[in-house]
Amino acid sequence: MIISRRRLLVAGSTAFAGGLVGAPFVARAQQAEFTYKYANNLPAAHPMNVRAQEMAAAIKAETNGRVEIQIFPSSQLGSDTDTLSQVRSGGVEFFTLSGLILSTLVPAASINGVGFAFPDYASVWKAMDGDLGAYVRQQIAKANLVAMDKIWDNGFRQTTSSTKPIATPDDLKGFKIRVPVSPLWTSMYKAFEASPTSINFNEVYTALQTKVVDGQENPLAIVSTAKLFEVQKNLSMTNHMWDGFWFLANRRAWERLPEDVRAVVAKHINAAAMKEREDVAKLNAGLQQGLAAKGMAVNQPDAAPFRDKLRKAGFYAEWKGKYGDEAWAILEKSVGSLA
Ligand code: X2X
Repeated sequence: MIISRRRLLVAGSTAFAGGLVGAPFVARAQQAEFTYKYANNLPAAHPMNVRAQEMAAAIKAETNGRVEIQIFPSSQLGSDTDTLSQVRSGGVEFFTLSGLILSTLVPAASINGVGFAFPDYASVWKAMDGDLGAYVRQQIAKANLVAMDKIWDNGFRQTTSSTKPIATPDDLKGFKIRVPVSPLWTSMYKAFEASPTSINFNEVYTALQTKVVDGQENPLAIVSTAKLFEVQKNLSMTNHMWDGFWFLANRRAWERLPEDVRAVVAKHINAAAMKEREDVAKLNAGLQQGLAAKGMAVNQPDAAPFRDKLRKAGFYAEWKGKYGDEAWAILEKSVGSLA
Protein backbone atom coordinates (compact mmCIF):
# COMPACT_ATOMS: atom_id res chain seq x y z
CA MET A 1 0.00 0.00 0.00
CA ILE A 2 1.41 3.35 -1.00
CA ILE A 3 0.51 6.26 1.19
CA SER A 4 2.06 9.68 1.51
CA ARG A 5 4.02 10.39 4.68
CA ARG A 6 1.83 13.38 5.47
CA ARG A 7 -1.40 11.42 5.32
CA LEU A 8 0.13 8.63 7.31
CA LEU A 9 0.82 11.12 10.09
CA VAL A 10 -2.62 12.72 9.93
CA ALA A 11 -4.48 9.45 9.78
CA GLY A 12 -2.23 7.84 12.35
CA SER A 13 -2.73 10.58 14.92
CA THR A 14 -6.51 10.51 14.44
CA ALA A 15 -6.51 6.78 14.95
CA PHE A 16 -4.49 7.07 18.15
CA ALA A 17 -6.67 9.89 19.44
CA GLY A 18 -9.66 7.61 19.08
CA GLY A 19 -7.80 4.87 20.86
CA LEU A 20 -7.98 2.69 17.76
CA VAL A 21 -5.29 1.36 15.53
CA GLY A 22 -6.06 -0.59 12.39
CA ALA A 23 -9.36 -0.49 10.57
CA PRO A 24 -10.19 3.27 10.89
CA PHE A 25 -6.72 4.02 9.57
CA VAL A 26 -7.65 2.97 6.03
CA ALA A 27 -11.00 4.76 6.10
CA ARG A 28 -9.37 7.99 7.26
CA ALA A 29 -6.70 7.81 4.61
CA GLN A 30 -9.33 7.72 1.87
CA GLN A 31 -11.37 10.64 3.12
CA ALA A 32 -10.72 14.00 1.46
CA GLU A 33 -9.12 16.59 3.69
CA PHE A 34 -11.07 19.38 1.97
CA THR A 35 -14.59 18.71 0.69
CA TYR A 36 -15.84 21.87 -1.03
CA LYS A 37 -19.18 22.61 -2.62
CA TYR A 38 -19.32 24.29 -6.03
CA ALA A 39 -22.74 25.73 -6.95
CA ASN A 40 -23.97 27.11 -10.27
CA ASN A 41 -27.24 27.96 -11.98
CA LEU A 42 -26.83 26.01 -15.23
CA PRO A 43 -28.18 22.60 -16.30
CA ALA A 44 -25.89 19.58 -15.99
CA ALA A 45 -25.74 19.36 -19.81
CA HIS A 46 -24.21 22.85 -20.22
CA PRO A 47 -20.46 22.82 -21.03
CA MET A 48 -19.82 24.60 -17.73
CA ASN A 49 -20.93 21.53 -15.79
CA VAL A 50 -19.38 19.05 -18.20
CA ARG A 51 -15.98 20.73 -17.86
CA ALA A 52 -16.42 21.20 -14.11
CA GLN A 53 -16.84 17.43 -13.71
CA GLU A 54 -13.54 16.84 -15.49
CA MET A 55 -11.94 19.60 -13.47
CA ALA A 56 -13.07 18.09 -10.15
CA ALA A 57 -11.70 14.69 -11.19
CA ALA A 58 -8.35 16.23 -12.21
CA ILE A 59 -8.11 18.11 -8.91
CA LYS A 60 -8.87 14.99 -6.92
CA ALA A 61 -6.26 13.03 -8.84
CA GLU A 62 -3.49 15.61 -8.64
CA THR A 63 -4.05 16.26 -4.93
CA ASN A 64 -4.07 12.52 -4.22
CA GLY A 65 -7.63 12.73 -3.00
CA ARG A 66 -7.06 15.59 -0.56
CA VAL A 67 -9.47 17.94 -2.35
CA GLU A 68 -12.91 16.84 -3.36
CA ILE A 69 -15.20 19.27 -5.18
CA GLN A 70 -18.90 18.43 -5.14
CA ILE A 71 -20.82 20.07 -7.97
CA PHE A 72 -24.37 21.35 -7.51
CA PRO A 73 -25.80 22.43 -10.90
CA SER A 74 -29.24 23.93 -11.66
CA SER A 75 -29.36 26.20 -8.59
CA GLN A 76 -29.78 23.12 -6.37
CA LEU A 77 -28.46 25.07 -3.39
CA GLY A 78 -30.65 28.10 -4.07
CA SER A 79 -31.15 30.97 -6.48
CA ASP A 80 -28.20 33.12 -7.53
CA THR A 81 -29.20 35.73 -4.99
CA ASP A 82 -29.22 33.11 -2.18
CA THR A 83 -26.03 31.45 -3.33
CA LEU A 84 -24.17 34.76 -3.44
CA SER A 85 -24.96 35.12 0.29
CA GLN A 86 -23.80 31.56 0.91
CA VAL A 87 -20.47 31.97 -0.83
CA ARG A 88 -19.90 35.13 1.20
CA SER A 89 -20.68 33.37 4.49
CA GLY A 90 -18.77 30.20 3.58
CA GLY A 91 -21.82 27.90 3.43
CA VAL A 92 -20.79 27.30 -0.17
CA GLU A 93 -17.07 27.39 -1.04
CA PHE A 94 -17.23 27.91 -4.82
CA PHE A 95 -19.81 29.60 -7.04
CA THR A 96 -19.85 30.74 -10.65
CA LEU A 97 -21.85 33.92 -11.04
CA SER A 98 -22.45 36.34 -13.87
CA GLY A 99 -20.52 39.55 -13.31
CA LEU A 100 -23.75 41.42 -13.91
CA ILE A 101 -25.46 39.76 -10.96
CA LEU A 102 -22.32 40.00 -8.85
CA SER A 103 -22.65 43.76 -9.38
CA THR A 104 -25.32 43.81 -6.66
CA LEU A 105 -22.30 43.37 -4.36
CA VAL A 106 -19.41 44.65 -6.53
CA PRO A 107 -20.79 47.43 -8.77
CA ALA A 108 -17.85 47.39 -11.21
CA ALA A 109 -18.45 43.72 -12.04
CA SER A 110 -21.23 44.46 -14.52
CA ILE A 111 -19.04 46.59 -16.79
CA ASN A 112 -18.57 43.89 -19.45
CA GLY A 113 -22.34 43.85 -19.91
CA VAL A 114 -22.71 47.42 -21.15
CA GLY A 115 -25.02 47.12 -24.14
CA PHE A 116 -23.30 46.47 -27.50
CA ALA A 117 -19.83 47.17 -26.06
CA PHE A 118 -18.07 44.10 -27.50
CA PRO A 119 -18.16 43.43 -31.25
CA ASP A 120 -16.77 39.88 -31.08
CA TYR A 121 -15.11 37.18 -28.95
CA ALA A 122 -11.59 38.33 -29.84
CA SER A 123 -12.23 41.66 -28.14
CA VAL A 124 -13.97 39.96 -25.20
CA TRP A 125 -11.04 37.70 -24.31
CA LYS A 126 -8.48 40.45 -24.89
CA ALA A 127 -10.29 42.64 -22.36
CA MET A 128 -11.33 40.00 -19.84
CA ASP A 129 -7.95 38.23 -19.80
CA GLY A 130 -6.31 41.67 -19.82
CA ASP A 131 -6.79 45.00 -18.06
CA LEU A 132 -10.57 45.04 -17.76
CA GLY A 133 -10.71 41.59 -16.15
CA ALA A 134 -7.83 42.47 -13.81
CA TYR A 135 -9.62 45.65 -12.75
CA VAL A 136 -12.84 43.77 -11.98
CA ARG A 137 -11.04 41.01 -10.05
CA GLN A 138 -9.41 43.67 -7.90
CA GLN A 139 -12.81 45.09 -7.03
CA ILE A 140 -14.10 41.57 -6.27
CA ALA A 141 -11.16 41.01 -3.92
CA LYS A 142 -12.17 44.12 -1.98
CA ALA A 143 -15.51 42.44 -1.31
CA ASN A 144 -13.65 39.55 0.32
CA LEU A 145 -14.27 37.04 -2.45
CA VAL A 146 -11.59 35.46 -4.62
CA ALA A 147 -12.13 35.38 -8.39
CA MET A 148 -10.07 32.92 -10.45
CA ASP A 149 -8.11 34.50 -13.31
CA LYS A 150 -10.12 33.10 -16.22
CA ILE A 151 -13.73 34.11 -16.56
CA TRP A 152 -16.02 31.38 -17.96
CA ASP A 153 -18.09 32.11 -21.05
CA ASN A 154 -21.81 32.60 -20.87
CA GLY A 155 -21.89 34.19 -24.30
CA PHE A 156 -23.44 36.91 -26.40
CA ARG A 157 -27.03 37.24 -25.33
CA GLN A 158 -29.96 36.84 -27.74
CA THR A 159 -33.61 37.65 -27.26
CA THR A 160 -36.45 35.11 -27.26
CA SER A 161 -40.17 35.65 -27.04
CA SER A 162 -43.48 33.82 -27.10
CA THR A 163 -45.32 36.68 -28.79
CA LYS A 164 -43.35 38.34 -31.61
CA PRO A 165 -39.88 38.63 -33.06
CA ILE A 166 -37.77 41.56 -31.87
CA ALA A 167 -36.55 43.25 -35.06
CA THR A 168 -36.23 46.93 -34.10
CA PRO A 169 -36.02 48.90 -30.85
CA ASP A 170 -39.71 49.72 -31.22
CA ASP A 171 -40.52 46.03 -30.74
CA LEU A 172 -39.14 46.30 -27.21
CA LYS A 173 -41.55 49.09 -26.24
CA GLY A 174 -43.75 47.74 -23.46
CA PHE A 175 -42.32 44.25 -24.00
CA LYS A 176 -42.60 42.13 -20.84
CA ILE A 177 -39.12 40.73 -20.54
CA ARG A 178 -37.44 38.77 -17.78
CA VAL A 179 -34.03 40.10 -16.78
CA PRO A 180 -31.56 38.69 -14.24
CA VAL A 181 -31.34 40.50 -10.91
CA SER A 182 -29.00 43.35 -11.80
CA PRO A 183 -29.34 47.15 -12.04
CA LEU A 184 -27.55 47.26 -15.41
CA TRP A 185 -30.07 44.95 -17.03
CA THR A 186 -33.06 46.79 -15.64
CA SER A 187 -31.59 50.13 -16.69
CA MET A 188 -30.91 48.96 -20.24
CA TYR A 189 -34.43 47.67 -20.80
CA LYS A 190 -35.89 50.80 -19.27
CA ALA A 191 -33.84 52.77 -21.79
CA PHE A 192 -35.52 50.62 -24.46
CA GLU A 193 -38.89 51.51 -22.86
CA ALA A 194 -39.52 47.82 -22.25
CA SER A 195 -41.12 46.41 -19.13
CA PRO A 196 -38.35 44.41 -17.38
CA THR A 197 -38.97 42.06 -14.43
CA SER A 198 -36.06 40.75 -12.33
CA ILE A 199 -36.26 36.97 -11.93
CA ASN A 200 -33.54 34.54 -10.88
CA PHE A 201 -32.68 31.94 -13.50
CA ASN A 202 -34.10 29.00 -11.53
CA GLU A 203 -37.57 30.48 -12.06
CA VAL A 204 -37.24 31.52 -15.70
CA TYR A 205 -38.67 28.44 -17.41
CA THR A 206 -41.84 28.58 -15.29
CA ALA A 207 -42.15 32.36 -15.66
CA LEU A 208 -42.10 31.93 -19.45
CA GLN A 209 -44.41 28.94 -19.40
CA THR A 210 -47.02 30.69 -17.27
CA LYS A 211 -46.59 33.94 -19.26
CA VAL A 212 -45.59 36.02 -16.26
CA VAL A 213 -43.25 37.46 -18.91
CA ASP A 214 -43.34 37.19 -22.71
CA GLY A 215 -39.62 37.01 -23.32
CA GLN A 216 -36.13 36.68 -21.96
CA GLU A 217 -32.59 37.02 -23.23
CA ASN A 218 -29.76 34.49 -22.94
CA PRO A 219 -26.99 32.96 -25.03
CA LEU A 220 -28.00 30.11 -27.35
CA ALA A 221 -26.23 27.44 -25.27
CA ILE A 222 -28.66 28.24 -22.45
CA VAL A 223 -31.75 28.53 -24.66
CA SER A 224 -30.83 25.02 -25.78
CA THR A 225 -29.62 23.25 -22.60
CA ALA A 226 -32.32 24.80 -20.37
CA LYS A 227 -34.89 23.92 -23.06
CA LEU A 228 -36.31 27.42 -23.23
CA PHE A 229 -37.26 26.66 -26.84
CA GLU A 230 -40.13 24.61 -25.41
CA VAL A 231 -41.77 27.78 -24.10
CA GLN A 232 -40.48 30.41 -26.57
CA LYS A 233 -41.35 30.80 -30.23
CA ASN A 234 -39.06 33.52 -31.60
CA LEU A 235 -35.30 33.81 -31.50
CA SER A 236 -33.95 37.27 -32.33
CA MET A 237 -30.18 37.44 -32.75
CA THR A 238 -29.74 40.76 -30.95
CA ASN A 239 -26.19 40.05 -29.63
CA HIS A 240 -26.87 42.88 -27.22
CA MET A 241 -24.24 42.10 -24.61
CA TRP A 242 -21.51 39.69 -23.65
CA ASP A 243 -21.84 37.92 -20.32
CA GLY A 244 -19.44 35.67 -18.42
CA PHE A 245 -19.24 33.84 -15.12
CA TRP A 246 -16.59 34.61 -12.52
CA PHE A 247 -15.46 31.49 -10.68
CA LEU A 248 -15.66 32.74 -7.09
CA ALA A 249 -14.29 31.28 -3.89
CA ASN A 250 -15.10 32.13 -0.31
CA ARG A 251 -11.88 33.76 0.89
CA ARG A 252 -11.50 31.84 4.15
CA ALA A 253 -12.15 28.50 2.45
CA TRP A 254 -9.64 29.40 -0.26
CA GLU A 255 -6.97 30.40 2.22
CA ARG A 256 -7.52 27.23 4.25
CA LEU A 257 -6.01 25.32 1.33
CA PRO A 258 -2.23 25.00 1.64
CA GLU A 259 -0.49 27.15 -0.96
CA ASP A 260 0.69 24.25 -3.13
CA VAL A 261 -2.81 22.75 -3.13
CA ARG A 262 -4.32 26.13 -3.99
CA ALA A 263 -2.03 26.35 -7.03
CA VAL A 264 -3.18 22.94 -8.28
CA VAL A 265 -6.85 23.80 -7.76
CA ALA A 266 -6.53 27.18 -9.51
CA LYS A 267 -4.65 25.60 -12.42
CA HIS A 268 -7.41 23.09 -13.08
CA ILE A 269 -10.24 25.58 -12.64
CA ASN A 270 -8.65 27.98 -15.13
CA ALA A 271 -7.88 25.16 -17.58
CA ALA A 272 -11.52 24.07 -17.41
CA ALA A 273 -12.60 27.66 -18.13
CA MET A 274 -10.51 27.69 -21.31
CA LYS A 275 -12.08 24.43 -22.50
CA GLU A 276 -15.56 25.64 -21.60
CA ARG A 277 -15.00 28.78 -23.70
CA GLU A 278 -14.22 26.65 -26.75
CA ASP A 279 -17.23 24.41 -26.15
CA VAL A 280 -19.63 27.33 -25.80
CA ALA A 281 -18.30 29.12 -28.89
CA LYS A 282 -18.76 25.92 -30.91
CA LEU A 283 -22.23 25.32 -29.52
CA ASN A 284 -23.38 28.87 -30.15
CA ALA A 285 -22.11 28.73 -33.72
CA GLY A 286 -24.24 25.67 -34.54
CA LEU A 287 -27.30 26.41 -32.48
CA GLN A 288 -29.10 28.89 -34.74
CA GLN A 289 -29.90 25.96 -37.00
CA GLY A 290 -30.36 23.63 -34.06
CA LEU A 291 -32.99 25.84 -32.45
CA ALA A 292 -34.68 26.54 -35.79
CA ALA A 293 -34.99 22.76 -36.17
CA LYS A 294 -36.72 22.70 -32.77
CA GLY A 295 -39.32 25.08 -34.17
CA MET A 296 -38.01 28.53 -33.28
CA ALA A 297 -38.39 31.33 -35.84
CA VAL A 298 -35.00 33.02 -36.14
CA ASN A 299 -34.46 36.63 -37.23
CA GLN A 300 -31.37 38.82 -37.53
CA PRO A 301 -31.95 42.39 -36.35
CA ASP A 302 -29.56 45.20 -37.23
CA ALA A 303 -27.77 46.26 -34.01
CA ALA A 304 -27.21 49.91 -35.01
CA PRO A 305 -30.71 51.28 -34.22
CA PHE A 306 -30.66 49.54 -30.82
CA ARG A 307 -27.37 51.15 -29.98
CA ASP A 308 -28.63 54.55 -31.14
CA LYS A 309 -31.66 54.23 -28.96
CA LEU A 310 -29.47 53.55 -25.90
CA ARG A 311 -27.26 56.48 -26.78
CA LYS A 312 -30.21 58.84 -27.16
CA ALA A 313 -31.70 57.64 -23.89
CA GLY A 314 -28.45 58.65 -22.14
CA PHE A 315 -27.69 55.06 -21.17
CA TYR A 316 -23.94 55.22 -21.90
CA ALA A 317 -23.48 58.59 -20.20
CA GLU A 318 -25.35 57.37 -17.13
CA TRP A 319 -23.25 54.22 -16.75
CA LYS A 320 -20.00 56.00 -17.45
CA GLY A 321 -20.89 58.18 -14.46
CA LYS A 322 -21.68 55.14 -12.30
CA TYR A 323 -18.52 53.17 -13.13
CA GLY A 324 -16.31 56.24 -13.01
CA ASP A 325 -13.74 57.55 -15.47
CA GLU A 326 -11.00 55.03 -14.64
CA ALA A 327 -13.12 51.94 -15.29
CA TRP A 328 -14.78 53.47 -18.35
CA ALA A 329 -11.40 54.34 -19.86
CA ILE A 330 -10.27 50.71 -19.44
CA LEU A 331 -13.45 49.52 -21.16
CA GLU A 332 -13.09 52.00 -24.03
CA LYS A 333 -9.42 51.09 -24.44
CA SER A 334 -10.68 47.58 -25.25
CA VAL A 335 -13.71 48.33 -27.39
CA GLY A 336 -13.36 51.89 -28.70
CA SER A 337 -15.53 54.89 -27.94
CA LEU A 338 -19.01 54.21 -26.59
CA ALA A 339 -20.17 57.80 -26.60
O1 X2X B 1 -29.75 34.23 -15.34
C1 X2X B 1 -29.38 34.14 -16.51
O2 X2X B 1 -30.05 34.54 -17.47
C2 X2X B 1 -28.02 33.55 -16.81
C3 X2X B 1 -28.07 32.05 -16.63
O3 X2X B 1 -27.62 33.85 -18.08
C4 X2X B 1 -27.06 34.18 -15.86
O4 X2X B 1 -26.53 33.55 -14.98
C5 X2X B 1 -26.83 35.63 -16.00
